[in-house]
Amino acid sequence: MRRKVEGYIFDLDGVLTNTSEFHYLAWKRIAEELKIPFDRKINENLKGVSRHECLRILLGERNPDSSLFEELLARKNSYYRDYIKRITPKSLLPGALNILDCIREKGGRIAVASVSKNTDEVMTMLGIRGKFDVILDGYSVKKTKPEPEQFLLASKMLSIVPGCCVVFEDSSAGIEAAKRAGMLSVGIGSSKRLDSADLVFNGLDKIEFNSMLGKLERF
Ligand code: B16
Ligand code: MG
Repeated sequence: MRRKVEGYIFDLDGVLTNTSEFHYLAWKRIAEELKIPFDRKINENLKGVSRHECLRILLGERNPDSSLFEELLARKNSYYRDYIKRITPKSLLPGALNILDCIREKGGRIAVASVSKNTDEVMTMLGIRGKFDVILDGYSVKKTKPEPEQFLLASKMLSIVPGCCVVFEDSSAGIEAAKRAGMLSVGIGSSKRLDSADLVFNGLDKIEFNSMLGKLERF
């Protein structure tokens, strides 16, 4: 029997808006200050991963005492928060508003599930809070992506079973979390990096909604 997709779960950074670039710039400053090698390739491993885990990845074998660790987390966040001051509704990525409208027309329910603890502020500055039935941020669960906990909470709050939910994600950690939650997944970005997703598009604006839905419902 064909499934009916009714729940649509969006990642925030890198899917609805390009804040992933601001995370990159903030980590780059930290890496430079610590004289640790860092580039866009290494940055791929930080996508969809909590701030704490990002710093662990960045530090590798280095093991600073907990007060320095906490200070570095706070410093990275203050750099990031400086960058996000420039967000406006124009910072939504192309195709974002259109897909949200298409989903509403179909009667679908919509959630944001982001690991970021700055989700609230970013959503407000983008002016899109009202378009979502559920907003989950980095404070909403203990175990973050690639654990499925946040997506399962989104499914529960949307009152739609996991098998009828689809996740839109730009990170491999997020695609893995969607799979472990028993959900369909749409990768946003490079098909090489997100090859385990059910479908991959190089941006929300590349999606033809009805055709995508038809494919998803046949899986
Ligand atoms: P913050 P997402 C994630 O957001 C980012 O992809 C990841 O790079 C970042 O480290 C994480 O949020 C935590 O963000 O420092 O603002 O709490 O992609 O899940 O929307
Ligand atoms: Mg992301």
